[in-house]
Amino acid sequence: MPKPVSLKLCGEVAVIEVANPPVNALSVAVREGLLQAIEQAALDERVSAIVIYGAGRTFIAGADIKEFGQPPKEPMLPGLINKIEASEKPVVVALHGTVLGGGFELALGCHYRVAAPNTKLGLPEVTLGLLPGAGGTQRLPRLVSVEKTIAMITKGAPISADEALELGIIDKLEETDDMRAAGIAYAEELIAEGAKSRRTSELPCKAVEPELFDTARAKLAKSARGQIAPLKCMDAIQGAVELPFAEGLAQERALFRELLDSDQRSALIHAFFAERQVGKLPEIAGVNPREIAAVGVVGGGTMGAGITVSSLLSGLDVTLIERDAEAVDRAISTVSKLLQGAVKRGKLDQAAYDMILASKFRANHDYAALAHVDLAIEAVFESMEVKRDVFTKLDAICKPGAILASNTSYLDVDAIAAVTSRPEDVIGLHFFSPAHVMKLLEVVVGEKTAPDVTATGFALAKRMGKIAVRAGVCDGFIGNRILAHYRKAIDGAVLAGASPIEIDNALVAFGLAMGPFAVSDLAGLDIGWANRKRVAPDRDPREVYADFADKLCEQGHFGRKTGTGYYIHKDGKSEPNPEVLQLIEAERAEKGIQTREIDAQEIVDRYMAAMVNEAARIVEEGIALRPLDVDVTLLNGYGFPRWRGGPMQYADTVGPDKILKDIKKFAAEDDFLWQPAPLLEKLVTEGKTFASLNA
Ligand code: 3H9
Repeated sequence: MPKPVSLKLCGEVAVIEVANPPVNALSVAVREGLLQAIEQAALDERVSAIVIYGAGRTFIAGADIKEFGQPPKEPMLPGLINKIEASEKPVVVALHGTVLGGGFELALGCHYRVAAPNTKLGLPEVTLGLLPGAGGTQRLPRLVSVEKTIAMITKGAPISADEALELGIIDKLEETDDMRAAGIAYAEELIAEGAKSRRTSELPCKAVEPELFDTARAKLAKSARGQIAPLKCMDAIQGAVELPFAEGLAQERALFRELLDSDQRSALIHAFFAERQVGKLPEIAGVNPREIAAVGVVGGGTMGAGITVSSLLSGLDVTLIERDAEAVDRAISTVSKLLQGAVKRGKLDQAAYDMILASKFRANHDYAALAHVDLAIEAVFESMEVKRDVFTKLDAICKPGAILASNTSYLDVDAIAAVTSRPEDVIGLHFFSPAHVMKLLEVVVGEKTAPDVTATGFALAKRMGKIAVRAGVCDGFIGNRILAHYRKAIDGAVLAGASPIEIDNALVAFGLAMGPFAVSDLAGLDIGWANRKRVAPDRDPREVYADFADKLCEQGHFGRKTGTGYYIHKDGKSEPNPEVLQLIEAERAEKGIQTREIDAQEIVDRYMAAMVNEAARIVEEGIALRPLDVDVTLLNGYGFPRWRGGPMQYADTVGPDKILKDIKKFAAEDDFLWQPAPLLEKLVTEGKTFASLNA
């Protein structure tokens, strides 16, 4: 294997190249190579200045994340960067691509910085449950204000090269594809000027208002609820302001190590790799997706409009079909409003908006307008009869080779495909509401779906900036099947004594973006009701069925859309709806249930045990290929806290045996609902984790 770091002499300039594809991560071999190169350049009398640059598509995108969790190996990054900074010969760093984490910290340790205009620079460690652990929290506030440092480090979002120039992080921009040459030219300029080393660590920190840190911590306690890394970032930055550089650096290192050992770090890095692994499927390896330029969307309701906007924003041409002229007008207006929202958020400029409405988007009530589309996505009412009718029409109209997709959230994709003459072209593309915002796309692969149709689903998701997860056909696929199951578990907890608000509060404290009852109110209670009615004929007589949710709907409470549901929504505020408790109490009385105190921990335990148990079944049945596919689904479509890594990662963290123990405990109350999944029992018997099934 070629060495990842090389040193060449170019006149008086020592040129150090880092070549460790794909992102030049700072693996131990790179750190060793850099140390040797810097030492060699220091000793070489012919060298007057040093340039460091990255080969390939980017400078260094950070530490090698794969090394985290393994025993650390020398040379460590903070020491290496100190060594670079200590160089008596000026060190220039030439930046392009993504300059992130340890890569950015290394750049801060160099003396002069030149960047290509499209460079992105940032410290995303917090998104991995870490803090910048190689001097980033100490050097950055010596170049920019402490406020800006806090924003960059606690949010983790990168900044543009223009902004970095304005802030004084970089010295100049160079419009070129050859950053090596730009670095050498800058070094030669500096040699000619007689420029010396310029050490960021020797600069004073910018002055701050004393209350700045407390205010920032209070904000983070809300915006980053449950997460430990953002607050540790604050401690490290405060250290930069209050301590001499060396002490601040030592404190940063200690805090970094603490985070490195945390469950949140493991969970967030699991999420990072799972999201990159989820699209790697043997069935589509090497398979070319079909070409998609024109999309048809059937149905202009919330989902159809969201799918339309998502498609338009990714450059596709869209024809939307609605029932009649009036519905067509309504759909055009909904789509236009969503696009205006994109303009307001800066995702679309006015010219592009005008162009889309003039030439990329049209709506019609005649299916014949879909004759040319490469992909038709059905987003109509969730009824098998209605869907089969739509697919019969699509099959008759759409050209050969066009993909026919259903946005169904529960229904049998094979049964839908069966009404067409081309089941191999049929697939489920389950978008999540609002479809132009939510990241998840469940790609539901039917029995006869062709591999290139599956590959197209994944390619479409990528084009839309979404994350696709492969799901097999079953009622509710991965996400909604798990949801239906944990809903039964929490409805059971309500009958046993907890109130919906207690459940929501306990799960929000656990880290969910919203509690499940608040989510139901938002989605519309009629949706779950219709679904429960659909599956009612097949309900097992042994199931303990809680019917307070149905009663609530029968009384016309559909959640936010009617102003009342589990909560009363008024004037932008939501209060618990007292009628719900009356319904629940009536049901408890009717069923002769003696209520008891159910604390927040038990609510979380029930919720997680139900989720993990059903997920284990889903993996065992092959509906989800691996546990990581379940995690990616729950993280991106169901508001599961990313810093817990997903339900399977959570199960591994607390131990699959603890989940099994809980299931057996709850089974004493309802042994039909709480039957352990065979896969979970097997893992416990063999002492294995869910992660062991991800390979
Ligand atoms: C850090 O630096 C800590 C320091 O403060 C202190 C240390 C003491 N390591 O995302 P992509 C892989 S923490 C190892 O698909 P893109 C990735 O898994 C780090 N591998 O491409 C994938 O592999 P595969 C701070 C990495 O173009 C391949 O590269 N830095 C790393 O869409 C391509 O990745 C970060 O948090 C890594 N650091 O996006 C940056 N990064 O092909 C994390 C990527 O086998 N990285 N890989 O699936 C990113 O944000 C994106 O990868 C990046 C490229 C924007 C760079």
